[in-house]
Amino acid sequence: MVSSSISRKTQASKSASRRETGAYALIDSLVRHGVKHIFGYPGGAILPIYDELYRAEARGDLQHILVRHEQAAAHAADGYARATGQVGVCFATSGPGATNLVTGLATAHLDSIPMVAITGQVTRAAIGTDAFQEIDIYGITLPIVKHSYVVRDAKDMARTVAEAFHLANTGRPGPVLIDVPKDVGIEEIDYIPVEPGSAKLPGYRPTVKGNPRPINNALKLLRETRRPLMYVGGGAIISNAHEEVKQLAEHFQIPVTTTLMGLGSFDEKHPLSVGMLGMHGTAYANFAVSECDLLIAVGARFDDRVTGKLDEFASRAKVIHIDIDPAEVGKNRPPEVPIVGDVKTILRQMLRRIKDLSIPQNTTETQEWLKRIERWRQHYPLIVPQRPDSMSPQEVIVELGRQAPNAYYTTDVGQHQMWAAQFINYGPRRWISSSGLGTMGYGVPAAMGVCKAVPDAQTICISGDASFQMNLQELATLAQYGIKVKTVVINNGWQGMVRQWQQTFYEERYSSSNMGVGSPDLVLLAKAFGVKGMVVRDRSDLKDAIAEMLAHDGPVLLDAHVTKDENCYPMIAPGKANSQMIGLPERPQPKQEADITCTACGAVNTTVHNFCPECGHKL
Ligand SMILES: Cc1ncc(C[n+]2csc(CCOP(=O)(O)OP(=O)(O)O)c2C)c(N)n1
Ligand SMILES: [Mg+2]
Repeated sequence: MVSSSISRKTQASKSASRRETGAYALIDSLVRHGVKHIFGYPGGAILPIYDELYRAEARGDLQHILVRHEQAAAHAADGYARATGQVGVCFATSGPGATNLVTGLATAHLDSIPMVAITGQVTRAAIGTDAFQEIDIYGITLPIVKHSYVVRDAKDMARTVAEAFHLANTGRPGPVLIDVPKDVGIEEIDYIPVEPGSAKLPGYRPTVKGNPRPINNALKLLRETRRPLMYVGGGAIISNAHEEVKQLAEHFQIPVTTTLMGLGSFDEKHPLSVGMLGMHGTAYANFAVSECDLLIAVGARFDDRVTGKLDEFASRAKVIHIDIDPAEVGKNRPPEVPIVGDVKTILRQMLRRIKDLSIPQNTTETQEWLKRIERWRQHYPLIVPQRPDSMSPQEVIVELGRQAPNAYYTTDVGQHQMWAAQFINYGPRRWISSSGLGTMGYGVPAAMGVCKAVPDAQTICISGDASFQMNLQELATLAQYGIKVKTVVINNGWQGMVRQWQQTFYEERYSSSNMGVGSPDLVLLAKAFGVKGMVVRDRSDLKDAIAEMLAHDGPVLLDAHVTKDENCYPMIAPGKANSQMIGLPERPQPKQEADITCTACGAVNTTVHNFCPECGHKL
């Protein structure tokens, strides 16, 4: 990961120690760790570091992107990391600058994103005196970082950076905070660089390889199963395991469902794909999880938005749980076979064992099961509404996916996020969305980070009218640096997801969820920032509008006016079982588990559904 663009000056300092400041040590260490872009915002306590940054930029070692709000710096670093798998870096000053990073750190923490955040701090002597812009950011962020440091001596700077990068991007990744008192940045030391990968942390040794015994046990279960389901989460994306997931699924003919974080780990056009599961997952994925006899959880954490009522989640299944974080294994659901380690490594071990033992390819045992899932798919497909008087949000998203199938997509949070998850088939690392924290305002700055990381790719942010307004100031950053993010605002005039919950669970009392009054004219707004603004209201103009947006060589804001009261279905109400979805085309009422004879095909089923799992007939 060492940058090839390390300048001569930096190279020269490689071995010889010489007098340098703490700020120099910091910037030099970042360059040595391959950092090309830093997203940040200056202020008093971090000025010594920005002064050194100025010199590094002048040398062409890296580029600083001046965001308009520190929250955006954190999200941009996060997007950068998700698109590349490399550590994203952001800077903020002490006090309000640092607290503005908090939401971004929490977002990265919940989704296990490698990030290093560097904050300025008041001078060492002033710490604890309530000095101007003093805040204990180390303390504030303790529960939302993987690790954190206050650098108390400039001599520790290079080692601290090396450790922070190592911690952020090994084991289960996560954000690491480095708080730097102002005078540590100015302090001169005999600087000895620390090379990447040389951090010594004897107490930190994440397990990478899986234990052979549970791997054998897992293979035994895989040979016996008739109704298996692979449930693949963000861990598979992080460890770049999409190829191994595919090989294992194909070998045993296992259908594959992904979580919101796992989107992109398995091609949804593959015949074994059942799409996303969980609260707004496909009906067939949620039925499959309710009926499977073996659940292979791969880098997933049994999140409540996935499991619904935990007792009833995959209640007929044995569980194999593969995860790098031992704390996740058994946290929500005790597995029959726990395997701790890196997902890709473990899947490779399993595939090797299959070869060594000549375990034959399964072509028959799961066929009945796959046919059942296919019938559910036919019965309960995802639906794109075509209203006579308005364009539906789903239509806009489908058209985007059609015209830009290989783009990197970021989203904000709400209905548009769920529709984006449902209707576009993403490649690995092409789906970038705040999943665990559900952070509105994430989409545009994250897209900025993606665009800097992969400048030759198309980057599209699918936003909502409410979410977009949470970080719209970043249009200025896009304009300043010519960052070619295409933002599509799915404009329904509401906090649509809140409106849907109020309609469904609060007897249509729409408390503070309408965004109609006070919303800006987005085309004018874009213009004010020097960004191309477009609006589309009619289905007949949609195709051309998206084509024009994609063809524009610069940032674009497309305001897509859609049906105001569309609801996102299927939906599992909170606390309900996955099989009890609402909003299905036939709106089935779930039955109690019991033996039921189907009047159409005669099959005797033990089913929680109100249709025959064999032939799909209504029971
Ligand atoms: C920072 C933040 N505040 C509040 C929420 C709660 N919330 C979740 S979705 C949503 C509405 C989002 O509206 P919009 O961006 O217009 O998307 P839509 O649902 O209409 O597609 C709200 C308020 C949140 N997730 N994040
Ligand atoms: Mg909205």
